[in-house]
Amino acid sequence: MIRTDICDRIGIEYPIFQGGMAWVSEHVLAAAVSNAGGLGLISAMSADGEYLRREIRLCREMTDRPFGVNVMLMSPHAAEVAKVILEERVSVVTTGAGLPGVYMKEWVPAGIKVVPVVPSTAIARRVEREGAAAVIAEGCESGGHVGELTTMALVPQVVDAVSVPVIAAGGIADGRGVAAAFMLGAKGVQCGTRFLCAEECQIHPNYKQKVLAARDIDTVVTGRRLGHPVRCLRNPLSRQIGLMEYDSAKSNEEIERLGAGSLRRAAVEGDTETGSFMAGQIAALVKCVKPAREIIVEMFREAEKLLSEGARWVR
Ligand code: TUI
Repeated sequence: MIRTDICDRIGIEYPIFQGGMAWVSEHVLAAAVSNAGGLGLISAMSADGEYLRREIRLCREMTDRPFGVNVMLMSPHAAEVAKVILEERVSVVTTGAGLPGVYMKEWVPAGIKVVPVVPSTAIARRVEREGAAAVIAEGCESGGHVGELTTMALVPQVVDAVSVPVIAAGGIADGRGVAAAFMLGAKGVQCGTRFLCAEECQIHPNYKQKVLAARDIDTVVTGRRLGHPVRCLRNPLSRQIGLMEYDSAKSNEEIERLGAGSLRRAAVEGDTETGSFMAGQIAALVKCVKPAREIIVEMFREAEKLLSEGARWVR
């Protein structure tokens, strides 16, 4: 069985984190992943602190295993959410879409294990200095907010840059991806897109259907002009935003208006026309809906087989 430092540091069985996805990663999915031996994450998304407090408490009713909270640092409620995390004694926090330093000043002394997503070696070093327990090196194959570097390029460079464990994310949805991540020096993986099609994932069936139907070239990055590039599945909304981004007659405010509420319209309403269906480039590898436990067990069984075969691949 594959076990790494991360398992002992966080108290999990398999070195896998479920990505914190806005409007997707709520307590039912997080508890299912934690009960399966991974680390489930509740997304604080752009909601207020009381939403998060309720989600944490509901999750505790469904699992006695460790789970974490993901803080989206662009949220207008980030400071309030950071306080709720302290009050509720959350054991692990992942962060995304920004620099978590100001909040780490309180989280780290309180014994909270902080694991920021980093898009570069400079930011990896910075959060290590600030007390990160580990870092998530997320390549731009991932869904949602993306950096510039790919997983293949970013992970080994972050591994060389810091001494805390590195978790690889972006483009990992099966045992081959897990094995590759370990070969790059990662001590664990984070998967988002694969868990969109976990049985316990509460998103609208249209969202799961779109992931299952996706081909390799069906994701696109929009929002570069606005300064927050986001990868999602192609649909009428992504096409419209894409066209507007190249139209200098359109203002950024007009584009932002189209995007407002689009994650909710995808995940809750299943609106295939005006929703934003965030997903990674690996969506095409997701071929069925199954329980989180099966996803994790099969992924690690395959990775272990590949890693133990080792050099015999090369003839
Ligand atoms: O955060 C994510 N993925 C996300 S957040 C999100 S919600 C959203 N909705 C609309 C527009 C924008 C966001 C959807 N998906 N992944 C983790 C991640 N963090 N990827 C890249 C980064 C990142 C980027 C820059 C982390 C730190 C960072 O620091 C530099 C800086 O300038 O802030």
